[in-house]
Amino acid sequence: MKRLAIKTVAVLLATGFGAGPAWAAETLQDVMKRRGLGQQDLMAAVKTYTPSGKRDEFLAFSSGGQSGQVLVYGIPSMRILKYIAVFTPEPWQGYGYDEESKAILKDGWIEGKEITWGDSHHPAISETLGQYDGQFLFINDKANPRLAVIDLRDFETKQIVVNPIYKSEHGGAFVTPDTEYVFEAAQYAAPLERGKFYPLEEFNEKYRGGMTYWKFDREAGRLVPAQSFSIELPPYSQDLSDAGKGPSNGWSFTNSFCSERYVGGIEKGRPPFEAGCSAKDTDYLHVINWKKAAELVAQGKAQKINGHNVLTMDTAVKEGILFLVPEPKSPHGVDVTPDGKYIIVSGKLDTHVSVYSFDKIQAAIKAGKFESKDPYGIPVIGMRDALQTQVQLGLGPLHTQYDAKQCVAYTSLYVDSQVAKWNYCEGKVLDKIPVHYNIGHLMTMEGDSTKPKGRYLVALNKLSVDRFNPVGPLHPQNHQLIDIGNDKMQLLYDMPLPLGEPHYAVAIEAAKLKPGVRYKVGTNSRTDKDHPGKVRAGEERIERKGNKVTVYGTLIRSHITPEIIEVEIGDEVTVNLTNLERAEDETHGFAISTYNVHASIEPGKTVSVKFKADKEGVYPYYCTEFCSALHLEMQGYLLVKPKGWTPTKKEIAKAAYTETDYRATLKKIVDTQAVIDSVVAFITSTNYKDFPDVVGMVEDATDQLGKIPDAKSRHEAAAAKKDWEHANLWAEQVYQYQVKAADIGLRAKTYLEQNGAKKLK
Ligand code: K7E
Ligand code: CUA
Repeated sequence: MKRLAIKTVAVLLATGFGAGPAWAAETLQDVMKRRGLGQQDLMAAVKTYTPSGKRDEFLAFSSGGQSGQVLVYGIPSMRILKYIAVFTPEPWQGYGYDEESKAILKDGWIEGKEITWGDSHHPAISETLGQYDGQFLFINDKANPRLAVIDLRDFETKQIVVNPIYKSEHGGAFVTPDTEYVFEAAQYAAPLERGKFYPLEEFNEKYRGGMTYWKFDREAGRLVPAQSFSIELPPYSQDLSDAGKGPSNGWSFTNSFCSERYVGGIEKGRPPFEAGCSAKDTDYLHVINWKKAAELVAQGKAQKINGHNVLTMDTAVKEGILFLVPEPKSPHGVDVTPDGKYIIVSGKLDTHVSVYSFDKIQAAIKAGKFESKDPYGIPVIGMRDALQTQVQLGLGPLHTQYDAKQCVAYTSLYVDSQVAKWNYCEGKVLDKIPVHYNIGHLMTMEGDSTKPKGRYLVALNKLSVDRFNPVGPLHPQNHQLIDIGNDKMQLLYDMPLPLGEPHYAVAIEAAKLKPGVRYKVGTNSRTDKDHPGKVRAGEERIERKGNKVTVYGTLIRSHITPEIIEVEIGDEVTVNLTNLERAEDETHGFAISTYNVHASIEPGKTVSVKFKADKEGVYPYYCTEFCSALHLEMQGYLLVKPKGWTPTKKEIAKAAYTETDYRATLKKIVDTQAVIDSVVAFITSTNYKDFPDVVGMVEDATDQLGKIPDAKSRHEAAAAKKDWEHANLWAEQVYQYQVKAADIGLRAKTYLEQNGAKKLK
């Protein structure tokens, strides 16, 4: 060791490293000068820098836009922690390459059409009493109207549902304050009946928008299509929504942006959509009593369209659950204040934000005071009767989020490329900060719940232009972290996001999340149930029924059982694999050459891959995660043999090990046992039983050691017969079990040392 260290220093000196005087003793001032940093930069660095091993205070879940995924990153460090596969196959997680996740993706096919991507827009965290509870995450797909459920116990997608009546869906996912429903709005109007064509000339009569409320079963962790319903709406291009809370709980609010019902067609000499869709000064805020709507559905007042419960506009109007309020001008975001009293709407083409009063809206409804009806008979409340105030903020206001401080809100200004901080109670602007560039959504910590946490704001910018090193014409997105703890906002950090356009993000206090580190052995992680293909150690087998071959295998450092799978051409092969590890972060991957299958098998999980062995030949399979020192040896062969093949050669070539080899291996075993004994002595001298993670590791290590007697009796039996080949190999296997046990033991020891284990007396 010492010799090596001296050698390394010598090499460094010889290559010029450390030769300059600045290397050893650079001061903070030196570094600032060298990198051109000022005091503000230093402050920003100190506010975001997260030393090795330290964790973030908040976790952000960001839409992955066209990638159809969800990104997870920490705040304030802005370190990316995970991409969660949702609407798109994702090889690392085996998503779309193993049978369990294929089943999830298949539920997202539309009328038999396979869909392999999504345009994910708005994530939402499940809420209890209007506050984030950290249990589930929902996200929508705008392009193919779908909604997905992610369980935050394992950060895996559990369900995808297809909206039964829409052709697109932008304004989702939003949750009601107790996550009774997850709701989404149609965007581009289309006929509601599946597979039905109506010409654009019948737009006003046959094309429809709508709001869908998906019933969520928290216990099961799944959306329940049979208990979900929609409300038919005019073809007004419904956009974003928000749920009422506190006094406005039971209601939801939805924007629209082409209430002109304009249909473009430059080809036919008509002015384009953009001209016709922004011609009027106002669009409509849709005000819906979803609680009453749910009761009406329960009373059987819904109609079935494509097998789905739909309350028609006529019913909604007659029952008094649907109202419109004019809102200026092609609005985008609608955001209910934390106290549930106000609804803040931003008109993209207006310089104001409009603050609507829920009380005033209710008073108008009670008094039957409507200024008109829309062409479909929906009562329209006068804008003046509903407005609390309007505040001039700047150009292109889009979305609003809230602060922990009373009445303080932040609104993104797309055209101005700014964030405006303002007070919605007093109607005045407090501060503005430039962002880079063209901000879309913005996010404060838990900023759309009833208890926003303040602290930080992230600007989700649409363009990054010159902020990063150029990487070709397609630029990364730019998430900018802003400190909002003080009166003046301070820009802290630019984070490039190279994975689709993230539209919205939500951030939750990290302490609220309690994800597991392993599954109960044999779990199908997509259903949360026992996997029929699971086996325990020693139960591994290969079964054949006709041309169907089913493998029941296991994975544990560092071998795959079985190691050889022999099939005949044309066989249908299913490989079930259970990861028997209990240690944290001991994932194994499984890949077979050429057959396009891959699985990620985390501790305890059972996964299956399926394929038709339609290519004769020899196909190595192996573990794709570097899981142990002998990871590369975690391998096997799939042999696809021609029909009726018989072997000519019976023996596998030998290595010709001698008695000397065998004795050397035995010596190695004795030495390793000494290491194991010392680790065991350390662990058992502490209160390790108070640490569930360590208890799991100790069980894992004991498992490995428990395999030794069998291998030992085999090497002794072979030695007795002077079969040095097998004696040495089985002795080597004893050594491998020891190495794995020692590895786990050392990890447990480190864990105990780092987590303040106490010495037992
Ligand atoms: Cu990009 Cu909410 Cu889909 Cu706004 S959305 S900017
Ligand atoms: Cu298991 Cu590499």
